[in-house]
Amino acid sequence: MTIIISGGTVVEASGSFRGDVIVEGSTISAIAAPDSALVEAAGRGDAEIIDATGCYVIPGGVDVHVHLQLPMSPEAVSSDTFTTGTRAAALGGTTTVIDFAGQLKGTSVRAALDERLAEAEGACCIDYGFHLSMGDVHEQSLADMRSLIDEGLTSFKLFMAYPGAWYSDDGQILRAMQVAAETGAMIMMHAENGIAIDVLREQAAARGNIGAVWHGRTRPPELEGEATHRAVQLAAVAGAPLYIVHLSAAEALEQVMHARDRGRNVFAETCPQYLHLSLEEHLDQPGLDGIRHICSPPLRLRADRHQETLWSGLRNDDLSVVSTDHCPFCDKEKLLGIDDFRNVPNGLGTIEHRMDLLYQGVVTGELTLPRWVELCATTPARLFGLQGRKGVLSPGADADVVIYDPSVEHVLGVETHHMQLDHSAWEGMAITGKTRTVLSRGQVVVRDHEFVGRSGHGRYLQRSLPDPLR
Ligand code: DUC
Ligand code: ZN
Ligand code: ZN
Repeated sequence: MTIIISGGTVVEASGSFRGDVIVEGSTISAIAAPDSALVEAAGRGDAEIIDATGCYVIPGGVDVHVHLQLPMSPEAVSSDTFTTGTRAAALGGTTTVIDFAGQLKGTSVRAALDERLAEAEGACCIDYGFHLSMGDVHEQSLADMRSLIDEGLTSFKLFMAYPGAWYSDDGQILRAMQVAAETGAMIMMHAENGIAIDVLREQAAARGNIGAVWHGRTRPPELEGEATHRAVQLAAVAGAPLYIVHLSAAEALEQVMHARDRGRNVFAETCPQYLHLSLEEHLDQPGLDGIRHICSPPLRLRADRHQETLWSGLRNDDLSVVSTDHCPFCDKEKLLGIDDFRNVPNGLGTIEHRMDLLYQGVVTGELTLPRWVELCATTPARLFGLQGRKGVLSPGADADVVIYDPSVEHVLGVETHHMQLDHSAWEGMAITGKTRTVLSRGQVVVRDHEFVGRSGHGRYLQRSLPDPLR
């Protein structure tokens, strides 16, 4: 089956131009000048022509940080399933997601991955992969890291936060980084100083400060900056590449910037919530409105200009990726902490809106079109071992293609979103631009804003080692 996406403006990380994308079966066969002999030849059989006039034709988005049906606690499981979350992702222009298998203390890495693979099997509407969250670094789990890498799981998340649960001490972190240095795997770091944060949390609660805003006030940006600094230095000692997840604070970005200026393979992602939402306007609200905006790291003070710093980091490549950290909880679960911020499950639902929320940076002039594509598709694919397959529109790559209509105006909110979530952290936000049509491996899964795909279409991605070229 041949599909020709014609009449649009092709946008890749390297630039944009008028071109037609020719899809043969599940891969891209060519990008050709409109009306060229190549397009004419491709269209001679029973090719389907999709008109992209007035639209951008971009590689499908790659969201490398999502949490679908994640049991945060026995009472709180993130509300999007592998099916509902990947369907919403597709509607928003994302065609690949990477979720996490989580190794809890006392459990094995192998079992954690097998469990997640079984849960996702046959359920996803787009292609998916897993990182491994390591909650128990010891001889066996370090050995298991190596076998997972051989099987195509090539990235491992460690935590400097959550003592008593996910936390790794500096020695454990160094040892995992040494394995990454030897093998070429990527270490992803949750960089917040959890020991100091726990002191602040206890002190706040003892004084009766238990509202949502105290979630933010007890996780100050300095403690994200400090942990980021430590992670960078440990990675330098180990000689390993490092990827800082969900970077929210100017203090942390400064550390990444210095490391990159010294030529280190240090990368960081930020998330749309840190670019658009703030502690004053969203977290510091009474009742449900505040706790709906609890995520970790927390939303930061707009007055401290973190957002401006992050946008400039996206522009000048100190920040490499935008992912969502999609981890939605319905009000029933959020309300578990209505009387104490410490009991609120952390996370927001954004998987459907990432491409739109970043495109607003193009609308306002913060980003160029190619940079939008690079941040949302090309670099995340490259850093997580999907180079050549995902995030590009090159011949031979999977035909994951999005037709994005920049002329559509819409408003985000619970009435219109497709995430399995009974509220929206993004309620009322006006957006210019919308995903119109989406191909996943050559199959149309969204046509004219309607989902036409199916659960089970998505395949598990065994990944190569990351390409750490800066
Ligand atoms: N870290 C994440 O990456 N997601 C949810 C909560 C957290 O601490
Ligand atoms: Zn985290
Ligand atoms: Zn996360």
